[in-house]
Amino acid sequence: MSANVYPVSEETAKGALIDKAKYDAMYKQSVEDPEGFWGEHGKRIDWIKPFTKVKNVSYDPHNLYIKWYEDGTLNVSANCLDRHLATRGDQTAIIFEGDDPSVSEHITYKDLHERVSRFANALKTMGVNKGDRVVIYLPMIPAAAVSMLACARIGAIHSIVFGGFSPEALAGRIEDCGAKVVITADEGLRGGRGVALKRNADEALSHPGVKSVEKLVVVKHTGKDIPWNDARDVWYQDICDAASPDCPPTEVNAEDPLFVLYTSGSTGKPKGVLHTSGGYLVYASMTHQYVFDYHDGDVYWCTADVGWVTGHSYIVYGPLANGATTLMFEGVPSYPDASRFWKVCEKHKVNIFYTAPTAIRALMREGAEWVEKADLSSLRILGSVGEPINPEAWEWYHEHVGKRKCPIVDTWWQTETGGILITPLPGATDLKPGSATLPFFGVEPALLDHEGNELEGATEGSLVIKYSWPGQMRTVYGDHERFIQTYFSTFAGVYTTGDGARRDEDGYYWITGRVDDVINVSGHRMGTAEVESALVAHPKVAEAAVVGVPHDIKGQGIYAYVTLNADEEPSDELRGELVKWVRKEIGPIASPDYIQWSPGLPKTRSGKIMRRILRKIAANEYDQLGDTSTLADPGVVDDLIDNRQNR
Ligand code: 6R9
Repeated sequence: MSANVYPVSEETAKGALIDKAKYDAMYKQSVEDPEGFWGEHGKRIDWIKPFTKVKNVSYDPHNLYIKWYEDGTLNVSANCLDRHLATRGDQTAIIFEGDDPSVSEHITYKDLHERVSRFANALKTMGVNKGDRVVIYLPMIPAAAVSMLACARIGAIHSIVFGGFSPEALAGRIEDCGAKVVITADEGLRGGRGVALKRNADEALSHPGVKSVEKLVVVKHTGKDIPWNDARDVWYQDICDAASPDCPPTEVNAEDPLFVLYTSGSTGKPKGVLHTSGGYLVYASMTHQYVFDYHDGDVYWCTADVGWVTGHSYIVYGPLANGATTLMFEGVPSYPDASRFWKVCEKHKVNIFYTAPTAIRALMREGAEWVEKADLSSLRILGSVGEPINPEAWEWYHEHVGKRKCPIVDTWWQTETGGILITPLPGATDLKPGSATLPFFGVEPALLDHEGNELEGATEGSLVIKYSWPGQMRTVYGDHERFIQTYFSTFAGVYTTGDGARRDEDGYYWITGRVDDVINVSGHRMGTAEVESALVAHPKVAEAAVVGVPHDIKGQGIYAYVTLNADEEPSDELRGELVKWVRKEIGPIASPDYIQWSPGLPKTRSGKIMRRILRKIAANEYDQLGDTSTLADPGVVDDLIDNRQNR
């Protein structure tokens, strides 16, 4: 652990929205009087019918519900667009920076409002009604934000599927949520190369389980020739041109769903995390303002993809609800070269920059000279999200990108939490590299031991959150029982995060990583069970066990132990075939880094695979295997050690 402490600088404290005293006072009020606190801050957004009830929550597993502002009504897109028109209609809402560095576009609030209204009307014409599901499978282009807001405008529920996911993964999500319409593009563009989105969508829609889709909307992006199904496919541009630019926002209840976003868990298929409208928007906008010390006129850039929750809350909903200028970047950090991020900061005079540790580590490896190529004097605040940031990467980011004057907010949160829960606030929190520091307003973290006892003081344990906050997920789409099982049954009366954490003598939190079978590859969550089930679906594979392995750039890599069917011979070709297979089943982010042929797997007598042992072997720590006495056949371990791949 790094011992360095970076106190809030005078410069930062001077202009900041929240200083130390204010943080203490607001935090105290937020936990002593949550109703009063959230009642007051609930007014930061526009309500059609103001709420009179603030909070109504029960964590009782037999009767579990989470409701915020439950008698209020609103429209999320009106909060992100219409309410800004009078004061900032001509201000840039979205700066689009293309994959190709010569391509960029400024979209004003007025213009965005019109695009959203037209597309919302077009969706209505296609028969999309309040509560219907729409799957969005798009690259990082303005049409992605337009699609999200158009759904919100008519009360439809969007579900974005990351453009890097395979047709299989897309089909599974479409099927699970029963989408009526899918929105895609002819192609995506990343690092100069096309991504065959329309082709993938066609393949997903031909899947036998996918029966709900009536229309496929296609955005013309690269102009690539694509197959066309006249009965089903429509061009986005055509239907928007034909639609009226006047679309009154649909009134929805605070607890009506806004979106479903699929995320990986430790077991089973990905779950549809459901967020609702009122509480989510209050929480996303409030955290965006305070965590990034956002001031009117700031140019803000979050490098995430809208296919992840970070893109939902901190590219689209939070910033736009606050009337910010938010940058959307289509490309990758390494194209055309390793100075791209910094060139974009210079080009658009970015003030607030929010990215992931995996990107920082990759750029750090390229050398600081790429950073020096750009003028970064506009930067004021830096952010990190997705996984623990190692102190070396933190120090590099602070020194070379932030020039030792920009605070780094290391923000800990999850798809399930809707917004940031543990984080520094720039003007209020002294920083320790590698620590997400302190809770946001209204958030009460606790550390529990295995029996569920709360641990006090400086200690380490399972990270749970004691009470609800407005941005919390409400259910797993179509499976409320799974919601209860996953988050409220391990420990009674609290939200279980699945992460472990350490708390130091200053009360600072240090996230130590997942305590379950979820791995974090380049900030992307993946269930080991998902990769395993993809592998065993291959006709030559009998059994597979997948664990995370430390990886310099990605944080964690994927290490797969594979047992082949009795009549199959291991070979390098087969190894390549399995990697390709997993990419096809899930997507490139799930590619195994190592595949080890394993005639046997270490199992207990009851047949449970002992992953603890597999993790140690993969990490080359086979001298610390711990107790192996419960293994049915301790002999398999020696074979696994002899044939390990990560030497
Ligand atoms: C927002 C997002 C959530 C998991 C989470 C944790 C890890 C995210 C982190 C972090 C340490 C941080 N995580 N931010 N760990 N420090 N600042 O990433 O959501 O994709 O659902 O992942 O990511 O393990 O539980 P999601």
